[in-house]
Amino acid sequence: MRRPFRAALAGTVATLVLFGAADLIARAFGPPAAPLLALGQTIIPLAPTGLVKPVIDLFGTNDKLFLILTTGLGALVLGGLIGWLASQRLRLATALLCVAGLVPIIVILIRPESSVVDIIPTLIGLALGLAVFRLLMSFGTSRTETGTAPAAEPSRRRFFIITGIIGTAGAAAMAAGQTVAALTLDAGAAVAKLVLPKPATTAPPIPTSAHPDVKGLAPFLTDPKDFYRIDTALAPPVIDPQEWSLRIHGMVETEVTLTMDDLLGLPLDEHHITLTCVSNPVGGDLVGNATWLGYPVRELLRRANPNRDADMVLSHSIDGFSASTPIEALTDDRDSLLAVGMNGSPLPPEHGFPARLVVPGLYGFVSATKWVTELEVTRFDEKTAYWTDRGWDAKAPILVASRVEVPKPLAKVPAGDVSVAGTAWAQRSGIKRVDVKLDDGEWTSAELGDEVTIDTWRQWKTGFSDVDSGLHTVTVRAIDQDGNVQTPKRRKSIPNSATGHHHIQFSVE
Ligand SMILES: Nc1nc2c(c(=O)[nH]1)N[C@H]1C(S)=C(S)[C@@H](COP(=O)(O)O)O[C@H]1N2
Ligand SMILES: [Mo]
Repeated sequence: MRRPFRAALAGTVATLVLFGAADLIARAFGPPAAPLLALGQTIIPLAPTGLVKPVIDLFGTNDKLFLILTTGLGALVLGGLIGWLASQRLRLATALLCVAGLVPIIVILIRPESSVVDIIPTLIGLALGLAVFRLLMSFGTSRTETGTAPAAEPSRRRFFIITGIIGTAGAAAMAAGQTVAALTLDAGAAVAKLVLPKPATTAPPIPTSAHPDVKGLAPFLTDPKDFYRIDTALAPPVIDPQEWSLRIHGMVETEVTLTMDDLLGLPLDEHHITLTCVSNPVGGDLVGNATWLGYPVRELLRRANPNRDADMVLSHSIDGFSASTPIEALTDDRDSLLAVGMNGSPLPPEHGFPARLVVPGLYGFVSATKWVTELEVTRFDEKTAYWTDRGWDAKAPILVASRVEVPKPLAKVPAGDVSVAGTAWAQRSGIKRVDVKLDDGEWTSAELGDEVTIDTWRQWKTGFSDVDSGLHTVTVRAIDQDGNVQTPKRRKSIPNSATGHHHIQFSVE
């Protein structure tokens, strides 16, 4: 076929069939077998942080959808280009299409969460895609090429009709396939099977005095559905608790393997712990407070008996993420947990179902591994974690921080008394004081809600009376129990968290 446009269309439709058919068949195999998910998933760690960060900032939690769409569109464009080439060099183009089809197969093979059988859907998809390509390219090869125009018309019609039908079928297969299913996964369904035992030690009830009664202030405990989500997974890995296990290995005397039944049979403790992301911008919402149910990591490590020279535990997730945690944070008396529950229910898939780590006082990227399957006892001078390899610090304790939640930025408030409230945290130390100032005034101490534990955030409120009408700024800073004052110095989050005082503007009418 010497018609570049139709050839390009043939290439695009063949690609759509490849991905659509593979994606549909992957429903029977699970997310690791879906080529589009596997490709998207592989691109994430390859993409430079400088590129990923703005996309995340721009698209928020829709970043995963954006990535999948871009990957899919990229594949279709590539298919079209190869098709276009086929109008000149059919054999070369067919070979290129085969090579391009091998890429997702190789990617699936090397992904940590997949097994060899997971390439079957893509192999079938590739075969179908190639067959479609040959079929569409064969249209009009004989007569149109000889240049008898009238004869070309019915063949042209037939080409577009058949291409339309096949393209629609490919798109329908994609819509019904594993990628869409994984991206729209119903959190409840995967989790419902797991029945958590009653805690051996329950967390203390939250006193009402922990939460100043100010409208617009975040609740003391974050609802799991409002809890921030940060990870490198396109779709949360689907893990059958019955197939899950945790292996403790590396510099240990005895390797330990724990199944879900083992874990649920142990006495589990409940603790309120505030989790924070190192990427949280000043005043941001990548922080949440939950009641976690789990088994002390300290006890698990004791069973394995780590070597004295070990200074780090590299926790690995099923999807290839890893976090480097100083071993003392997992063996000292803090409440580091191998958690299975969050606010009274099993972990939602996006928060690590069926098991994750929660370590008080350390940012999530060096401690809070979700979908955790391995604890590798090692040394900082021997191993590095996922984000360490991408320019972030290997160790990252949470810094004292605070934010204003009331009034909302640029809110218009009535004249008279203005109430101000927010949240502050300084895990491992506890919040001693929160200072607030209006415009360029003096710092005044806010009234603190009661401390639940040093590892949970502390909410605060204050007020200013007789505020003049017009635009005002309110600024907050926190001081921890060791006397560390939150620094006003602005810096970006890489390599170990943004700093600076949060301030917002509001106007009095
Ligand atoms: N498997 C896995 N675990 C992970 C991550 C990840 O990318 N993959 N991200 C970490 C980061 S950076 C943070 S801040 C916390 C966030 O936990 P959440 O999504 O439950 O709030 O999870 C940590 N655990
Ligand atoms: Mo994070």
